[in-house]
Amino acid sequence: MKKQVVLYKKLSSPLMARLQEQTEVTVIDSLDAEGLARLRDALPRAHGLLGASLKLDAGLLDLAPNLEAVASVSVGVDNYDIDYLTERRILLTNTPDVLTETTADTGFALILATARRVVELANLVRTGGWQRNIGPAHFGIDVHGKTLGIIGMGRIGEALAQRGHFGFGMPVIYHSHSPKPAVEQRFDAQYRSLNDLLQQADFICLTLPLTAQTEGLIGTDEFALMRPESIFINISRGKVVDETALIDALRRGQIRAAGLDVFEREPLNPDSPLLQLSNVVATPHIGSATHETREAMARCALDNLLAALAGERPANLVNTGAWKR
Ligand code: 8YV
Repeated sequence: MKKQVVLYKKLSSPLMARLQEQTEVTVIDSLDAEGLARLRDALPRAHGLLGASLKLDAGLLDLAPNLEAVASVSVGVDNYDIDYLTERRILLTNTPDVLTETTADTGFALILATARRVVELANLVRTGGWQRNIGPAHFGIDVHGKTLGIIGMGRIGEALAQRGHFGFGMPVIYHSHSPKPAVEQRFDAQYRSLNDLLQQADFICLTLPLTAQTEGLIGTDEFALMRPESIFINISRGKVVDETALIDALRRGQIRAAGLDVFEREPLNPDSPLLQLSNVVATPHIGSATHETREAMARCALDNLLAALAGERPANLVNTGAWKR
């Protein structure tokens, strides 16, 4: 008897063929009200879930008494009640590594776009505003040689440090829950307290996961420590930042600009004050959003799920406490 899987994120044809070969698949092709109703109807039969961008809480998962594994197409796992899943011995897997380089590229895209005002000035050209040689009113600031501050030195933070150190000759300072001697050796990076980093960095980049400890970590007091010429970059999760405090800091000139790929609520409301500010570059959570990387993530999630449903320990098991074989 094939295991039952509920799929709520589109797979490429080759991956879909693999999944359908080994399991009975119910496809939820959208997460609107109708899609969510179909998902709820399918959960009682489900042994496995595969998808992303959906908060899977106890209210939903109580509907799935036969659930064995949840394979997230993401590295972030803040959409999941990990204690609940572990208590029920439901294996939760994610997709680290395969998205590290692409997400770090997105971080540098925001650093460069924000420092050199690329979006603002590209729009100037597009709207016929380029009538004479560009002068100081449209100048940006240099990236090379400036101090790169990284908050959260995991895989993505390391990849950012690599780009800054080797690619742009940037001194790297970082804050993490513990010092990382290997990172310090590879990138000549220096550990700083959070407050010291905020006061010293020219570019302040958030690469933290969203947890109970990091939610709201960067608020009014933290923005007040930053220098007026500093630029704030967030490629982690929106809720690590007090967005109201960020808007206030930008309006008051406490920071020069912000490059944001994530927001407290997504999609970002078109009426958000952030979008009224010319010194904000906002992208729609594209951290890992390349064809190659999203296919690699989906393949990784599928491998994790099929292993779990076959009774094998998946390669990327998040809640290791659920593995009591
Ligand atoms: C995805 C991400 O955009 O991996 C993550 O945690 O935020 C991104 O890679 C998102 O999870 C949807 O797949």
